[in-house]
Amino acid sequence: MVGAQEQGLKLLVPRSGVSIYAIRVQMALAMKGLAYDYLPEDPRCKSDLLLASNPVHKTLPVLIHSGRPVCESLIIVEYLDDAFPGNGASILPADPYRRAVARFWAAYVDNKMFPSCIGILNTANQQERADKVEETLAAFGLLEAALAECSKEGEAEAPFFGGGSIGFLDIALGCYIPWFEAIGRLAGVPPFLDAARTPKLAAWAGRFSAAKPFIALLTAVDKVEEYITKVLYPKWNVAVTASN
Ligand SMILES: N[C@@H](CCC(=O)N[C@@H](CS)C(=O)NCC(=O)O)C(=O)O
Repeated sequence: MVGAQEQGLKLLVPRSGVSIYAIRVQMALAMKGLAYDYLPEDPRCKSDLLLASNPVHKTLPVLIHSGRPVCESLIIVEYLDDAFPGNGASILPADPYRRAVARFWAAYVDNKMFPSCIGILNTANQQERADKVEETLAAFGLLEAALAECSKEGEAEAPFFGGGSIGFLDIALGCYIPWFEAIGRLAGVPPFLDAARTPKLAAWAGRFSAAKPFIALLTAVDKVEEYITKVLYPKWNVAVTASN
């Protein structure tokens, strides 16, 4: 492990400890064996350091490397891979086409799949909820097919999106695992990562969740559930009851 002082790395994160995007960056830092100063922030009362470091989006996480800020979690993961090429295995695939495919699906998970999934908890009635669940299941189905394609190594299918070991798309998606489970529970639907419907993704999630050092970084599902019901959607139960 390379010391935080030596590398001058600071990570600004939401203090809730459940941030998908912060955990994604922590996963990349762990893969690279990099120590860092962990700086929890209150997203409702943004510090001068956060506002100066990410004046455009004002969001967390922000990585500060030797005084220079890098924003947006996926960009931070790529930056760590570029800035510390000698530390651990590469996070992104070496092949340019595979890199492009991994980036494509990572953006899909952030911009399409997760918004659809969390959107289930923002529906006004049963029909809207059923439609959103269907849309989400279709989004998982597309990723199931992508997993088979991305992880192909020769004839055999590799265990991870990154091939034989965890890579960019694995950590881009892996940080969502407890959230998918929590949302499924709250919505009262069968798990999205279901062995019958998406067997490859379900098996992948099991492998990813058991892999060191990721086990320690994945948020407990109960904690995510509590955060969703107390902070994100405090009206969720009321809305469902009213529409039932
Ligand atoms: N696309 C961004 C999303 C970051 C994001 O939404 N961060 C949340 C915390 S998990 C945040 O800072 N929210 C406060 C705000 O939007 O003002 C990334 O990947 O870093």
